[in-house]
Order: sequence, then C-alpha cells, then structure tokens
Amino acid sequence: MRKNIVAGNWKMNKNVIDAQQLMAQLLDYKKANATNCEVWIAPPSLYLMMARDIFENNEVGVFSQDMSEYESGAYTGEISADMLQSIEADGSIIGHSERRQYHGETDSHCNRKVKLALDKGLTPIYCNGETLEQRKAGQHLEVVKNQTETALFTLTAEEIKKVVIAYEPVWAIGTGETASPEQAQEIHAHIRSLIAAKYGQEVADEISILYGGSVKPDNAKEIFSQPDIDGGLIGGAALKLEDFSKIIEGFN
Ligand code: G2H
Repeated sequence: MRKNIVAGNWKMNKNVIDAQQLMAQLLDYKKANATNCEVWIAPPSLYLMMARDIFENNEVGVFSQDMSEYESGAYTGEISADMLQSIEADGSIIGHSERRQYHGETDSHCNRKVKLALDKGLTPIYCNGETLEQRKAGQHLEVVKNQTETALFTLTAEEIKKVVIAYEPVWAIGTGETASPEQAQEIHAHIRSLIAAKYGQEVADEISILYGGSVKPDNAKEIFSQPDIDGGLIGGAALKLEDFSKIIEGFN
C-alpha cells in the first residue's frame, strides 16, 4: 500500500522564532492526534537542523526545498545531498516550479538531483506540472509525460519506487486557482499509467503522487478522495497550524 502524505512547503517564509514556534505547535499536534497520513515539512534550509532536533523521533518528516545537482565543491549557496544526509534529513523537494521559473531548472537537472538524493538514501519529492498556456493549448498530458520521462525514467524500478511525485499545475500555484479534483485525478492517473507502462503496475501502485497548488482546508478532503491522489504538497496553507491541521484531517 502506498503512503498518504501531507507535506508543507514553507518556501521563503518565517524568521527563526516563527519557524520554531510553528514546528513546536506541529509537534504538539502530532503528539495529541493520530493522523491517517504522514506529515512532512520543507522549511528553509537554515532551519533544517532545528527541525531535525524538534522532530527527533520522526513525528514529522524533514525535507529541504531544493538540493544541488553536484556532489560537492565550488557551488556557492548550494546544499548537497551529502549534507542533507549528514543532518538526517528525510529528503528534498526537487524541481518545484519556482525553481524552474526563477533558477532555470530543467528536467535534466531534476534527473541528476533525484539520482543523487536516492544515492544518499534521501526521498526526492519530484515536482512537475504544466503552465496555463500549455493547458490552454491542450498540451498538459504531453508536457507532464515528457517531464516525468526525462526526470525519472533513467531510474531502476527499485529506485523509482522510492520517489514521491508532486503534480503541481503552474497555473494553480499560489494563485487561489485550484485544479478541479477531476482535472488533478486525470493527470495523476496519467502519470501512474506512464510508470505502469515502463515499470509494471505493481511499481506504479507503490508510488505516492501528491497534488500541489492552492490546496486549502476547504478543498483538501475532496482532492484527497480521488483514487490516484495520495496527498498534497501545501504552500500558503502550511504556514499556520490551524489551516495545515485541517488539511491533514482531510484524510480522516
Ligand atoms: C505549490 C504549493 C506548494 P500553494 O507551490 O508547493 O503552494 O499551496 O501556495 O499553491
């Protein structure tokens, strides 16, 4: 059975005091409530060690928002898979659309990052999704196919099983626009069928595919109820426990 996951991507938000406060609130929440999904957070890298200390018993998974495609060396500002492994982080988001948009990341970069993460025992949350223009032109299935193949299809079956995929249509990110549950389900089923065609149905059935893009307390339950949607990657609504916990409870 594949995992249900609610992951919070904090993006570039919160000073250290506010970050610590939200992590402490989340720990208390996790201790007091049994959840029907795994709960992960991706705070800014600066706070990853603090997060690992706070969630020392793995109550909440600790992820970076990005990692380098290189192993080590003269790459100013980057963090490596090895560094993440050394602080016992659980994994990294890879290929978020904001990395693609503002830092020129492509699926070839993602492919190298995913492999490096897996080599270090980290879980990659590989993100893909089409732009509004691509959707309007009816290219969304083809775009997501190309992205998935380029980023992931050099992996072995054993490797790809360890990847979590997040489908995030660019037009729904931080815009308040959400893909309808049916639109999201269509792409999730498409991604799963691509994996099944390449690696077999058993492998495809093991991979958690999350939806991301303006998931909120009032739409989470319906989105998560779709058969191929195994949770969410949550941005804005992960910044307050009140909202994030309601999204987690979308699995109750
Ligand atoms: C998509 C999502 C989290 P938001 O980027 O990755 O953000 O929920 O704010 O649309």
